[in-house]
Amino acid sequence: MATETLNAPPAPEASAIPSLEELWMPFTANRAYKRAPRLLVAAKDMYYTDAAGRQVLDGTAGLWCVNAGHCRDEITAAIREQAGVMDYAPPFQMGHPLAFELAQHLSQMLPAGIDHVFFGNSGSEAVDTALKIALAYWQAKGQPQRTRLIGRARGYHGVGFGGMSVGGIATNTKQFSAQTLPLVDHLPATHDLAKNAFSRGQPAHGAEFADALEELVAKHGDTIAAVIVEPVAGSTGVLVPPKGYLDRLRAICDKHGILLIFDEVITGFGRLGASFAAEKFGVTPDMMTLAKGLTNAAVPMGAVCLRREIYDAVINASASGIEFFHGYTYSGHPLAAAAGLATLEIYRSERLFERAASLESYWADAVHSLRGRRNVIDCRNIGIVAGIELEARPGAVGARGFETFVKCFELGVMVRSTADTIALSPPLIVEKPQIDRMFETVADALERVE
Ligand code: PXG
Repeated sequence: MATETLNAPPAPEASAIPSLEELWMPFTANRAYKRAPRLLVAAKDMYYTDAAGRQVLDGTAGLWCVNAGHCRDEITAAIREQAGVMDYAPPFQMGHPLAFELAQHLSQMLPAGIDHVFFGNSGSEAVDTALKIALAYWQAKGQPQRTRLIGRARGYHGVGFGGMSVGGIATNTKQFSAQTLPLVDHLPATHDLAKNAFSRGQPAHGAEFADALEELVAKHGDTIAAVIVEPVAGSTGVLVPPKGYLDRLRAICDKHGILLIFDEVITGFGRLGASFAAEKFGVTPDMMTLAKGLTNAAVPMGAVCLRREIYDAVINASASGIEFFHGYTYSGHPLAAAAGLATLEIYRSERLFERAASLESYWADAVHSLRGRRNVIDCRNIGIVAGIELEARPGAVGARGFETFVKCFELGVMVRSTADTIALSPPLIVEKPQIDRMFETVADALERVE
């Protein structure tokens, strides 16, 4: 830990802190934040530096995304070099080598059968792209009646209209006058605290939650285009799939010819101790959405990865000309592609996914050491992810979780709170003493928060 502290850049002068008024901050309690801001000014490896010059141990890899640790020299150098060679190239009817190269490198890491890649700039764009590919695929296959999209309660798939619609979080739609996509249904969430509290890894009960898909098929017949789920739900509190659940979902999709999409924006790139959740759980979807760890978050980038058969069907459906009327100005942006290539090389050469797997049991012990602490009603773990669920304060859902997050930050560790669940997901370079410190700090914070 000492070396990181020595390497930390100096904090800026107090006068360098700008006015906080003009910026409308995303998913933030703007008024409360601006009264008591938490400003980060630098980062290296496992640590942030805040505006007061304090070192803050990063227990969340930023926002589940900096899997190789912060400001990695190889990634910084790749971005810097590319910025000087070619800042931008249009992706429509033009190309540049790095985007192709990244797609090729990525496809070599993907589960067998998934080998084509479409780039965007975020998880939200990846999700909306995947949903549109599903619709275009069924048109191409001569089954245009397949238009219905199935998500899951407590799912988070970003904030585009598609992702918001298949997502299962009421607070994310109610402010927008229920303007969600019309042909959408949801499976039930898999979280079953009564049966599965304090499960180590995958819970034993709940594979049958997948059977709700059979009921939707009975209701809607052959009009379902695709099902999208997070293999492990992240944003809504680290919900680990029950044993057999994903296999059963896959089987039901196969039986009825429905496309299965895994949203691996969080679970991809080693987070679970495997390249992807698909590999970890031994279940291969038809499409995967990726973002976050794809570039170690150094430049925004998202991707949809899909089976060749889907690509071929859409491409060959038109005699000539543009085959898919979708794309972004910054699809496969040169700086993002450069960052992505450097990132994948770090994952490979440092064997970071294996490293995560080798830490999983130590991590699980640390997570479950919080059992019995004040207000803790569940501890969940998988790979290098933890969810510590606290009992909600009567009439103030989320308050205890948020205060615990703030307290941890004051104590020098960044965690994440989502309602009353504390989530941890550090960079995969984390050392065991840093894991100890994270959970000691959460324990300490729990003692101090009412
Ligand atoms: N899918 C999943 C599974 C995600 O976790 C997105 C899509 C959207 O990605 P973009 O890049 O558009 O934000 C996400 C994003 C949290 C939290 O508190 C998680 C995310 C975003 C914001 C907060 O856990 N994940």
